[in-house]
Amino acid sequence: MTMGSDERNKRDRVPPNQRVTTGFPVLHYGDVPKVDLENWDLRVFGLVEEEKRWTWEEFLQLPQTTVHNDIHCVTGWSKLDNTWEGVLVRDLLKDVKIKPEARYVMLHAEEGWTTNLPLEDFMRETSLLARKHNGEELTPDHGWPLRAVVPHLYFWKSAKWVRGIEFMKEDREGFWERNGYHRYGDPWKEQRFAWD
Ligand SMILES: Nc1nc2c(c(=O)[nH]1)N[C@H]1C(S)=C(S)[C@@H](COP(=O)(O)O)O[C@H]1N2
Ligand SMILES: [Mo]
Repeated sequence: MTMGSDERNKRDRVPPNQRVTTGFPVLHYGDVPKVDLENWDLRVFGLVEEEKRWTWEEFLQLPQTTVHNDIHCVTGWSKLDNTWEGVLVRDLLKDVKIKPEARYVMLHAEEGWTTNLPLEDFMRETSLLARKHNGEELTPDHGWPLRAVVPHLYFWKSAKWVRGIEFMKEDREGFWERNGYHRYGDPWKEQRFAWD
């Protein structure tokens, strides 16, 4: 039997040593946080001319976009053909004046969880803050009400329950990065652990 072009195309979308799953595994450290939308906000701070904060109502007023992508978890699963709805990072930060010395971003989630990435990667046109996955609101275990989605890096960079975006001059390690994961995490180069 020959492989159809669709199958071949899908195979080329899976990074080395990843297996495709049709499920949606749940992975995180600690418990699913209880979030109250009344007190929820998203803050931008660090190396910006002016700090900014959106309430949930304000966040919903931002332009909402639907994107399609594949995601790759460092534990070895990839999930193809996801649809996400939310706000593109570029749209969110359109009016935020980031200081020129900012080179890195720290994403802050509920309960102090963090992950770091280069500013350039966060600002890619494919990065977003998502409210919905495959047409449904995120479930609490997948990051409700809002999670980052940075599909070109391993999925641990996609902070669930995101609440803050910090701009930094120097790179600092986030939670998993301090615990042995790679600083950058390119799935195509298999940058899984700090020593890879
Ligand atoms: N706040 C928070 N976000 C997180 C994590 C976490 O522990 N806390 N784990 C990361 C890891 S290791 C992965 S693989 C993905 C898993 O997302 P999922 O549970 O929706 O599949 O979330 C990432 N985002
Ligand atoms: Mo992960």
